[in-house]
Amino acid sequence: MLEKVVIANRGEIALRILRACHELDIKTVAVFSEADRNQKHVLLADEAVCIGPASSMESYMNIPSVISAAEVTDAVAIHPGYGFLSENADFAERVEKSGFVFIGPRSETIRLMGSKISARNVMQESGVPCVPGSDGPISDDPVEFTRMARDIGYPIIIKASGGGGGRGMRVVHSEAALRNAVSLTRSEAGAAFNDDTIYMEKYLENPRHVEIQVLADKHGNIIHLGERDCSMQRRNQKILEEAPAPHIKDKLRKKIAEQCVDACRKFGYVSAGTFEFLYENDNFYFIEMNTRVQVEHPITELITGVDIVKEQLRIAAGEKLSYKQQDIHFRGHAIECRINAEDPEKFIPCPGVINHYHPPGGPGIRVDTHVYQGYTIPPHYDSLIGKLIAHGETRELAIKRMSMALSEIVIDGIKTNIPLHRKLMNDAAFIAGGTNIHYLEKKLGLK
Ligand code: MV4
Repeated sequence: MLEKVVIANRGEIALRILRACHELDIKTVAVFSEADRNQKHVLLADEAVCIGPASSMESYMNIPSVISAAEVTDAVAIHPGYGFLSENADFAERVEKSGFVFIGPRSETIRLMGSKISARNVMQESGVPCVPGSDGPISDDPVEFTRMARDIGYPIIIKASGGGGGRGMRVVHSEAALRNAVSLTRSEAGAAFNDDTIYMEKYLENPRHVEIQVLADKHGNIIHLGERDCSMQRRNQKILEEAPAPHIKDKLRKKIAEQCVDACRKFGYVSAGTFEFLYENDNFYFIEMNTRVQVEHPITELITGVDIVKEQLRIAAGEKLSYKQQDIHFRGHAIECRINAEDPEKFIPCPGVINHYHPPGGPGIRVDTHVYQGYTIPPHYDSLIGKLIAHGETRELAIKRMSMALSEIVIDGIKTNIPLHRKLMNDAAFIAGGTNIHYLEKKLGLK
Protein backbone atom coordinates (compact mmCIF):
# COMPACT_ATOMS: atom_id res chain seq x y z
CA MET A 1 0.00 0.00 0.00
CA LEU A 2 1.05 3.62 -0.43
CA GLU A 3 3.05 4.76 2.61
CA LYS A 4 2.26 8.45 2.68
CA VAL A 5 -0.17 10.54 0.65
CA VAL A 6 -0.39 14.30 0.11
CA ILE A 7 -4.00 15.50 0.16
CA ALA A 8 -3.88 18.34 -2.40
CA ASN A 9 -7.26 19.83 -1.54
CA ARG A 10 -9.29 21.43 1.24
CA GLY A 11 -12.72 21.24 2.84
CA GLU A 12 -14.95 18.20 3.06
CA ILE A 13 -13.15 16.21 0.35
CA ALA A 14 -9.78 16.62 2.08
CA LEU A 15 -11.33 15.18 5.24
CA ARG A 16 -12.97 12.39 3.20
CA ILE A 17 -9.58 11.43 1.72
CA LEU A 18 -7.93 11.60 5.15
CA ARG A 19 -10.49 9.17 6.58
CA ALA A 20 -9.96 6.73 3.70
CA CYS A 21 -6.17 6.90 4.19
CA HIS A 22 -6.59 6.19 7.89
CA GLU A 23 -8.59 3.04 7.17
CA LEU A 24 -5.81 1.81 4.87
CA ASP A 25 -3.00 2.74 7.33
CA ILE A 26 -1.65 5.38 4.95
CA LYS A 27 0.12 8.38 6.53
CA THR A 28 -1.31 11.73 5.48
CA VAL A 29 0.13 15.13 4.60
CA ALA A 30 -2.31 18.03 4.57
CA VAL A 31 -1.37 21.04 2.45
CA PHE A 32 -3.16 24.25 3.33
CA SER A 33 -3.35 27.92 2.49
CA GLU A 34 -2.92 30.67 5.08
CA ALA A 35 -6.73 30.91 5.27
CA ASP A 36 -7.09 27.21 6.11
CA ARG A 37 -4.84 26.64 9.15
CA ASN A 38 -7.85 25.65 11.26
CA GLN A 39 -9.36 23.10 8.93
CA LYS A 40 -10.31 19.85 10.59
CA HIS A 41 -8.20 17.68 8.26
CA VAL A 42 -5.14 19.92 8.77
CA LEU A 43 -5.38 19.32 12.52
CA LEU A 44 -5.92 15.56 12.05
CA ALA A 45 -3.26 14.85 9.40
CA ASP A 46 0.07 13.25 10.37
CA GLU A 47 1.87 16.25 8.85
CA ALA A 48 0.74 19.61 7.50
CA VAL A 49 2.51 22.02 5.14
CA CYS A 50 1.47 25.59 4.39
CA ILE A 51 1.68 26.02 0.61
CA GLY A 52 0.86 29.68 0.20
CA PRO A 53 -1.50 32.58 0.78
CA ALA A 54 -5.32 32.40 0.84
CA SER A 55 -5.69 32.94 -2.91
CA SER A 56 -6.17 29.50 -4.47
CA MET A 57 -4.08 30.49 -7.50
CA GLU A 58 -1.10 30.92 -5.19
CA SER A 59 -1.79 27.81 -3.05
CA TYR A 60 -4.05 24.90 -4.08
CA MET A 61 -3.56 25.71 -7.78
CA ASN A 62 0.20 26.23 -7.48
CA ILE A 63 1.80 23.14 -9.03
CA PRO A 64 5.40 23.66 -7.76
CA SER A 65 4.15 24.32 -4.20
CA VAL A 66 2.07 21.14 -4.10
CA ILE A 67 4.88 19.00 -5.55
CA SER A 68 7.40 20.56 -3.11
CA ALA A 69 5.14 19.55 -0.22
CA ALA A 70 5.37 15.94 -1.41
CA GLU A 71 9.15 16.25 -1.71
CA VAL A 72 9.82 17.74 1.74
CA THR A 73 7.59 15.18 3.48
CA ASP A 74 8.84 12.12 1.55
CA ALA A 75 5.32 11.30 0.43
CA VAL A 76 4.82 8.76 -2.35
CA ALA A 77 1.55 9.89 -3.86
CA ILE A 78 -0.75 12.89 -4.33
CA HIS A 79 -4.56 12.79 -4.18
CA PRO A 80 -6.01 15.84 -5.98
CA GLY A 81 -9.65 15.46 -4.82
CA TYR A 82 -12.07 17.41 -7.06
CA GLY A 83 -11.73 20.92 -8.48
CA PHE A 84 -8.34 22.72 -8.22
CA LEU A 85 -5.66 20.59 -10.01
CA SER A 86 -7.70 17.38 -10.19
CA GLU A 87 -8.23 17.45 -13.97
CA ASN A 88 -5.08 19.33 -14.93
CA ALA A 89 -3.11 17.01 -17.24
CA ASP A 90 0.07 19.09 -16.88
CA PHE A 91 -0.10 18.70 -13.11
CA ALA A 92 -0.65 14.92 -13.34
CA GLU A 93 2.28 14.67 -15.76
CA ARG A 94 4.59 16.69 -13.49
CA VAL A 95 3.56 14.57 -10.50
CA GLU A 96 4.45 11.43 -12.47
CA LYS A 97 7.73 12.91 -13.78
CA SER A 98 8.72 13.97 -10.24
CA GLY A 99 8.48 10.33 -9.20
CA PHE A 100 5.18 10.46 -7.33
CA VAL A 101 2.00 8.52 -7.95
CA PHE A 102 -0.89 10.67 -9.18
CA ILE A 103 -4.07 9.25 -7.63
CA GLY A 104 -6.20 9.30 -10.74
CA PRO A 105 -5.93 8.26 -14.38
CA ARG A 106 -2.79 8.56 -16.53
CA SER A 107 -2.03 12.15 -17.58
CA GLU A 108 -2.65 11.19 -21.24
CA THR A 109 -6.19 10.15 -20.33
CA ILE A 110 -6.84 13.43 -18.51
CA ARG A 111 -5.55 15.34 -21.55
CA LEU A 112 -7.68 13.24 -23.91
CA MET A 113 -10.87 13.88 -21.91
CA GLY A 114 -9.96 17.55 -21.40
CA SER A 115 -10.46 18.03 -25.11
CA LYS A 116 -14.21 17.57 -25.45
CA ILE A 117 -13.85 16.84 -29.18
CA SER A 118 -11.36 14.03 -28.63
CA ALA A 119 -13.45 12.66 -25.75
CA ARG A 120 -16.45 12.51 -28.10
CA ASN A 121 -14.41 10.82 -30.81
CA VAL A 122 -13.03 8.23 -28.40
CA MET A 123 -16.53 7.43 -27.12
CA GLN A 124 -17.95 7.17 -30.61
CA GLU A 125 -15.17 4.74 -31.57
CA SER A 126 -15.76 2.77 -28.37
CA GLY A 127 -19.48 2.31 -28.98
CA VAL A 128 -20.81 4.84 -26.43
CA PRO A 129 -23.81 6.76 -27.86
CA CYS A 130 -23.13 10.50 -28.37
CA VAL A 131 -25.33 13.51 -29.17
CA PRO A 132 -25.57 13.85 -32.98
CA GLY A 133 -23.05 16.50 -34.01
CA SER A 134 -19.94 17.57 -35.90
CA ASP A 135 -17.40 14.77 -35.73
CA GLY A 136 -14.56 17.19 -35.11
CA PRO A 137 -13.98 20.96 -35.03
CA ILE A 138 -16.20 23.43 -36.88
CA SER A 139 -14.32 24.85 -39.89
CA ASP A 140 -13.92 28.58 -40.52
CA ASP A 141 -15.94 28.30 -43.69
CA PRO A 142 -19.52 29.59 -43.18
CA VAL A 143 -20.75 27.51 -46.12
CA GLU A 144 -19.46 24.35 -44.43
CA PHE A 145 -20.73 25.04 -40.90
CA THR A 146 -24.10 26.24 -42.20
CA ARG A 147 -24.53 22.99 -44.10
CA MET A 148 -23.45 21.07 -41.02
CA ALA A 149 -26.02 22.83 -38.80
CA ARG A 150 -28.72 22.26 -41.40
CA ASP A 151 -27.86 18.54 -41.50
CA ILE A 152 -27.99 18.24 -37.71
CA GLY A 153 -31.18 20.31 -37.51
CA TYR A 154 -31.96 23.31 -35.29
CA PRO A 155 -31.74 23.98 -32.43
CA ILE A 156 -28.02 23.26 -32.23
CA ILE A 157 -25.47 24.05 -29.52
CA ILE A 158 -21.93 25.31 -30.13
CA LYS A 159 -19.39 24.24 -27.53
CA ALA A 160 -15.75 25.03 -26.87
CA SER A 161 -13.55 21.93 -27.06
CA GLY A 162 -11.53 23.27 -24.12
CA GLY A 163 -14.66 24.04 -22.09
CA GLY A 164 -16.83 21.68 -20.09
CA GLY A 165 -19.08 21.88 -17.09
CA GLY A 166 -21.24 24.40 -18.90
CA ARG A 167 -18.53 26.92 -19.77
CA GLY A 168 -18.17 28.16 -23.35
CA MET A 169 -21.49 27.08 -24.85
CA ARG A 170 -24.11 28.80 -26.96
CA VAL A 171 -27.51 27.57 -28.19
CA VAL A 172 -28.52 28.54 -31.74
CA HIS A 173 -32.18 28.35 -32.79
CA SER A 174 -32.00 29.45 -36.42
CA GLU A 175 -29.71 29.81 -39.40
CA ALA A 176 -30.04 33.60 -39.14
CA ALA A 177 -28.22 33.52 -35.79
CA LEU A 178 -25.56 30.97 -36.74
CA ARG A 179 -22.66 33.04 -38.12
CA ASN A 180 -22.65 35.44 -35.20
CA ALA A 181 -22.92 32.62 -32.67
CA VAL A 182 -20.00 30.75 -34.22
CA SER A 183 -17.69 33.77 -34.19
CA LEU A 184 -18.71 34.84 -30.66
CA THR A 185 -18.30 31.35 -29.20
CA ARG A 186 -14.98 30.98 -31.00
CA SER A 187 -13.53 34.22 -29.67
CA GLU A 188 -14.81 33.57 -26.14
CA ALA A 189 -13.27 30.08 -26.26
CA GLY A 190 -9.93 31.52 -27.39
CA ALA A 191 -9.94 34.02 -24.54
CA ALA A 192 -11.15 31.63 -21.82
CA PHE A 193 -9.34 28.38 -22.71
CA ASN A 194 -6.53 29.61 -24.95
CA ASP A 195 -7.99 27.29 -27.61
CA ASP A 196 -10.60 28.52 -30.07
CA THR A 197 -11.53 25.04 -31.28
CA ILE A 198 -15.32 24.69 -31.25
CA TYR A 199 -17.78 21.94 -32.19
CA MET A 200 -21.48 21.56 -32.78
CA GLU A 201 -24.18 19.25 -31.40
CA LYS A 202 -27.92 18.86 -31.70
CA TYR A 203 -29.36 20.83 -28.74
CA LEU A 204 -31.49 18.59 -26.54
CA GLU A 205 -34.22 20.77 -25.07
CA ASN A 206 -35.41 18.89 -21.99
CA PRO A 207 -32.87 16.28 -20.96
CA ARG A 208 -31.96 14.89 -17.58
CA HIS A 209 -28.33 14.73 -16.46
CA VAL A 210 -27.44 11.13 -15.70
CA GLU A 211 -23.89 9.92 -15.06
CA ILE A 212 -22.27 6.49 -14.76
CA GLN A 213 -19.58 5.76 -12.12
CA VAL A 214 -16.79 3.39 -13.11
CA LEU A 215 -13.73 1.97 -11.35
CA ALA A 216 -10.76 0.50 -13.24
CA ASP A 217 -7.52 -0.94 -11.90
CA LYS A 218 -4.10 -1.23 -13.59
CA HIS A 219 -4.67 -4.95 -14.28
CA GLY A 220 -7.55 -4.47 -16.72
CA ASN A 221 -10.34 -5.10 -14.18
CA ILE A 222 -13.21 -2.67 -14.72
CA ILE A 223 -16.58 -2.38 -12.98
CA HIS A 224 -19.45 0.10 -12.96
CA LEU A 225 -21.33 1.27 -9.88
CA GLY A 226 -24.51 2.28 -11.67
CA GLU A 227 -25.77 5.77 -12.30
CA ARG A 228 -26.65 9.03 -10.56
CA ASP A 229 -29.21 11.64 -11.56
CA CYS A 230 -27.81 15.16 -11.17
CA SER A 231 -30.52 17.11 -12.98
CA MET A 232 -31.43 19.31 -10.00
CA GLN A 233 -29.08 22.20 -10.77
CA ARG A 234 -28.86 25.97 -10.99
CA ARG A 235 -26.42 27.72 -13.34
CA ASN A 236 -24.44 24.50 -13.84
CA GLN A 237 -24.07 24.01 -10.08
CA LYS A 238 -25.59 20.77 -8.90
CA ILE A 239 -27.81 21.22 -5.85
CA LEU A 240 -29.11 17.71 -5.20
CA GLU A 241 -28.19 14.32 -6.62
CA GLU A 242 -29.72 10.87 -6.29
CA ALA A 243 -28.93 7.26 -7.09
CA PRO A 244 -30.28 5.31 -8.83
CA ALA A 245 -31.80 7.68 -11.42
CA PRO A 246 -35.61 7.49 -11.08
CA HIS A 247 -37.82 5.85 -13.71
CA ILE A 248 -35.18 4.33 -15.97
CA LYS A 249 -35.75 0.75 -17.09
CA ASP A 250 -33.27 -1.69 -15.55
CA LYS A 251 -32.39 -3.12 -18.97
CA LEU A 252 -31.51 0.36 -20.25
CA ARG A 253 -29.43 1.44 -17.22
CA LYS A 254 -27.51 -1.84 -17.34
CA LYS A 255 -26.83 -1.48 -21.06
CA ILE A 256 -25.38 2.04 -20.85
CA ALA A 257 -23.24 1.13 -17.83
CA GLU A 258 -21.84 -1.88 -19.68
CA GLN A 259 -21.08 0.31 -22.70
CA CYS A 260 -19.06 2.58 -20.38
CA VAL A 261 -17.12 -0.41 -19.02
CA ASP A 262 -16.38 -1.59 -22.57
CA ALA A 263 -15.18 1.91 -23.48
CA CYS A 264 -12.84 1.96 -20.44
CA ARG A 265 -11.35 -1.31 -21.68
CA LYS A 266 -10.86 0.09 -25.18
CA PHE A 267 -9.01 3.24 -24.11
CA GLY A 268 -7.29 1.80 -21.03
CA TYR A 269 -8.96 3.86 -18.33
CA VAL A 270 -7.50 3.61 -14.80
CA SER A 271 -8.97 4.87 -11.47
CA ALA A 272 -12.45 6.21 -10.64
CA GLY A 273 -14.22 7.99 -13.48
CA THR A 274 -17.61 9.32 -14.48
CA PHE A 275 -19.32 9.30 -17.87
CA GLU A 276 -21.77 12.21 -18.15
CA PHE A 277 -24.87 11.73 -20.28
CA LEU A 278 -27.91 13.67 -21.28
CA TYR A 279 -30.96 11.40 -20.99
CA GLU A 280 -34.07 12.16 -23.04
CA ASN A 281 -36.93 9.94 -24.35
CA ASP A 282 -35.27 6.73 -23.11
CA ASN A 283 -31.97 7.52 -24.85
CA PHE A 284 -28.54 8.25 -23.40
CA TYR A 285 -26.19 10.71 -25.15
CA PHE A 286 -22.57 11.06 -23.95
CA ILE A 287 -21.40 14.65 -23.32
CA GLU A 288 -18.26 14.61 -21.17
CA MET A 289 -16.08 12.38 -19.00
CA ASN A 290 -14.86 13.41 -15.54
CA THR A 291 -11.52 11.89 -14.61
CA ARG A 292 -11.72 12.66 -10.88
CA VAL A 293 -13.67 11.63 -7.79
CA GLN A 294 -16.90 13.64 -7.80
CA VAL A 295 -18.64 15.66 -5.11
CA GLU A 296 -21.65 13.33 -5.30
CA HIS A 297 -19.73 10.04 -4.97
CA PRO A 298 -21.28 9.22 -1.53
CA ILE A 299 -24.74 8.39 -2.93
CA THR A 300 -23.14 5.66 -5.04
CA GLU A 301 -21.21 4.44 -1.99
CA LEU A 302 -24.45 4.14 -0.02
CA ILE A 303 -26.33 2.10 -2.64
CA THR A 304 -23.36 -0.20 -3.45
CA GLY A 305 -21.38 -0.41 -0.19
CA VAL A 306 -18.19 0.36 -2.15
CA ASP A 307 -15.77 2.96 -0.71
CA ILE A 308 -14.81 4.81 -3.90
CA VAL A 309 -11.93 6.80 -2.35
CA LYS A 310 -10.38 3.66 -0.83
CA GLU A 311 -10.62 1.96 -4.22
CA GLN A 312 -8.85 4.95 -5.79
CA LEU A 313 -6.03 4.56 -3.27
CA ARG A 314 -5.81 0.79 -3.81
CA ILE A 315 -5.79 1.22 -7.59
CA ALA A 316 -3.01 3.84 -7.36
CA ALA A 317 -0.97 1.41 -5.22
CA GLY A 318 -1.23 -1.14 -8.04
CA GLU A 319 -3.66 -3.42 -6.26
CA LYS A 320 -6.56 -5.17 -7.93
CA LEU A 321 -10.13 -3.93 -7.47
CA SER A 322 -11.73 -5.37 -4.33
CA TYR A 323 -14.87 -6.28 -6.29
CA LYS A 324 -15.90 -8.04 -9.47
CA GLN A 325 -19.06 -6.86 -11.22
CA GLN A 326 -20.96 -9.87 -9.80
CA ASP A 327 -20.10 -8.63 -6.27
CA ILE A 328 -21.91 -5.32 -6.83
CA HIS A 329 -25.51 -5.35 -5.62
CA PHE A 330 -27.60 -2.21 -5.73
CA ARG A 331 -29.50 -1.62 -2.51
CA GLY A 332 -32.13 1.06 -1.97
CA HIS A 333 -31.97 4.73 -2.87
CA ALA A 334 -29.70 7.59 -1.80
CA ILE A 335 -30.06 11.38 -2.03
CA GLU A 336 -27.44 14.06 -1.46
CA CYS A 337 -28.23 17.68 -0.61
CA ARG A 338 -25.29 20.03 -1.14
CA ILE A 339 -25.17 22.54 1.70
CA ASN A 340 -23.81 25.86 0.49
CA ALA A 341 -22.95 28.93 2.54
CA GLU A 342 -25.00 31.32 0.46
CA ASP A 343 -28.00 33.60 0.58
CA PRO A 344 -31.05 31.35 -0.02
CA GLU A 345 -32.75 33.97 -2.21
CA LYS A 346 -29.95 35.74 -4.03
CA PHE A 347 -27.48 32.81 -4.06
CA ILE A 348 -24.51 35.06 -3.28
CA PRO A 349 -21.80 33.39 -1.14
CA CYS A 350 -22.07 34.04 2.58
CA PRO A 351 -18.81 33.41 4.43
CA GLY A 352 -18.50 33.94 8.20
CA VAL A 353 -18.43 32.22 11.58
CA ILE A 354 -20.60 29.19 12.37
CA ASN A 355 -21.61 30.07 15.92
CA HIS A 356 -23.97 27.15 16.40
CA TYR A 357 -23.83 23.75 14.69
CA HIS A 358 -26.01 20.75 15.30
CA PRO A 359 -25.68 17.82 12.88
CA PRO A 360 -28.59 15.46 12.14
CA GLY A 361 -28.43 11.70 12.69
CA GLY A 362 -30.41 8.48 12.74
CA PRO A 363 -30.60 5.47 10.45
CA GLY A 364 -29.41 6.04 6.88
CA ILE A 365 -27.99 9.52 7.47
CA ARG A 366 -24.43 10.51 6.51
CA VAL A 367 -22.92 13.99 6.85
CA ASP A 368 -19.71 14.76 4.95
CA THR A 369 -18.45 18.10 6.20
CA HIS A 370 -15.33 19.74 7.54
CA VAL A 371 -17.21 22.41 9.48
CA TYR A 372 -17.62 22.55 13.25
CA GLN A 373 -19.02 25.02 15.77
CA GLY A 374 -16.73 28.05 15.85
CA TYR A 375 -15.33 27.41 12.36
CA THR A 376 -14.94 30.44 10.09
CA ILE A 377 -15.83 29.91 6.44
CA PRO A 378 -13.21 31.85 4.47
CA PRO A 379 -14.39 33.98 1.53
CA HIS A 380 -11.72 32.72 -0.87
CA TYR A 381 -13.15 29.37 -2.02
CA ASP A 382 -16.41 27.86 -3.25
CA SER A 383 -19.46 27.90 -1.01
CA LEU A 384 -19.89 24.12 -0.45
CA ILE A 385 -19.66 23.55 3.31
CA GLY A 386 -21.03 20.05 3.51
CA LYS A 387 -23.15 17.30 2.09
CA LEU A 388 -26.16 15.77 3.76
CA ILE A 389 -26.79 12.28 2.43
CA ALA A 390 -29.77 10.01 3.14
CA HIS A 391 -30.18 6.35 2.26
CA GLY A 392 -33.24 4.08 2.54
CA GLU A 393 -34.63 0.87 1.09
CA THR A 394 -36.90 2.93 -1.18
CA ARG A 395 -36.84 6.46 -2.66
CA GLU A 396 -39.80 7.36 -0.43
CA LEU A 397 -37.86 6.36 2.69
CA ALA A 398 -34.73 8.22 1.53
CA ILE A 399 -36.86 11.38 1.08
CA LYS A 400 -38.45 10.91 4.52
CA ARG A 401 -35.04 10.53 6.15
CA MET A 402 -33.65 13.55 4.28
CA SER A 403 -36.66 15.60 5.24
CA MET A 404 -36.21 14.73 8.95
CA ALA A 405 -32.46 15.42 8.78
CA LEU A 406 -33.15 18.83 7.22
CA SER A 407 -35.50 19.56 10.14
CA GLU A 408 -32.85 18.51 12.68
CA ILE A 409 -29.84 20.29 11.22
CA VAL A 410 -28.86 23.67 12.70
CA ILE A 411 -26.19 25.87 11.14
CA ASP A 412 -26.34 29.36 12.65
CA GLY A 413 -24.29 32.49 12.03
CA ILE A 414 -24.23 32.22 8.26
CA LYS A 415 -26.90 31.90 5.58
CA THR A 416 -27.25 28.55 3.83
CA ASN A 417 -29.39 26.92 1.16
CA ILE A 418 -30.97 24.54 3.73
CA PRO A 419 -34.38 26.31 3.35
CA LEU A 420 -34.30 25.51 -0.39
CA HIS A 421 -33.65 21.82 0.32
CA ARG A 422 -36.56 21.76 2.81
CA LYS A 423 -38.85 23.15 0.09
CA LEU A 424 -37.58 20.60 -2.44
CA MET A 425 -38.41 17.66 -0.14
CA ASN A 426 -42.05 18.83 -0.30
CA ASP A 427 -42.07 19.60 -4.03
CA ALA A 428 -44.57 17.44 -5.94
CA ALA A 429 -42.43 17.14 -9.09
CA PHE A 430 -39.34 16.18 -7.08
CA ILE A 431 -41.37 13.63 -5.10
CA ALA A 432 -42.67 12.16 -8.38
CA GLY A 433 -39.05 11.94 -9.63
CA GLY A 434 -37.44 12.43 -13.02
CA THR A 435 -37.37 16.24 -13.30
CA ASN A 436 -35.14 17.65 -16.06
CA ILE A 437 -32.14 20.03 -15.95
CA HIS A 438 -34.38 23.12 -16.28
CA TYR A 439 -36.82 22.25 -13.50
CA LEU A 440 -35.12 24.02 -10.57
CA GLU A 441 -34.40 27.27 -12.42
CA LYS A 442 -38.02 27.40 -13.58
CA LYS A 443 -39.28 26.71 -10.06
CA LEU A 444 -37.06 29.48 -8.72
CA GLY A 445 -38.52 31.81 -11.30
CA LEU A 446 -35.28 32.40 -13.12
CA LYS A 447 -36.57 31.20 -16.49
C1 MV4 B 1 -25.91 20.11 -23.77
C2 MV4 B 1 -27.25 20.47 -23.49
C3 MV4 B 1 -28.19 20.20 -24.46
N1 MV4 B 1 -27.83 19.64 -25.63
N2 MV4 B 1 -25.59 19.56 -24.95
C4 MV4 B 1 -24.01 21.93 -19.78
C5 MV4 B 1 -22.88 21.41 -18.98
C6 MV4 B 1 -22.05 20.63 -19.91
N3 MV4 B 1 -21.53 19.49 -19.23
C7 MV4 B 1 -22.95 20.26 -21.04
N4 MV4 B 1 -24.14 21.03 -20.86
C8 MV4 B 1 -25.19 20.87 -21.69
N5 MV4 B 1 -24.92 20.30 -22.89
C9 MV4 B 1 -26.55 19.34 -25.86
N6 MV4 B 1 -26.22 18.80 -27.03
C10 MV4 B 1 -27.54 21.03 -22.25
C11 MV4 B 1 -26.50 21.26 -21.34
C12 MV4 B 1 -26.87 21.83 -20.08
C13 MV4 B 1 -26.77 21.09 -18.89
C14 MV4 B 1 -26.31 19.78 -18.88
C15 MV4 B 1 -26.19 19.08 -17.71
C16 MV4 B 1 -26.57 19.67 -16.50
C17 MV4 B 1 -27.03 20.95 -16.49
C18 MV4 B 1 -27.13 21.68 -17.67
C19 MV4 B 1 -27.61 22.98 -17.65
C20 MV4 B 1 -27.70 23.69 -18.81
C21 MV4 B 1 -27.32 23.13 -20.02
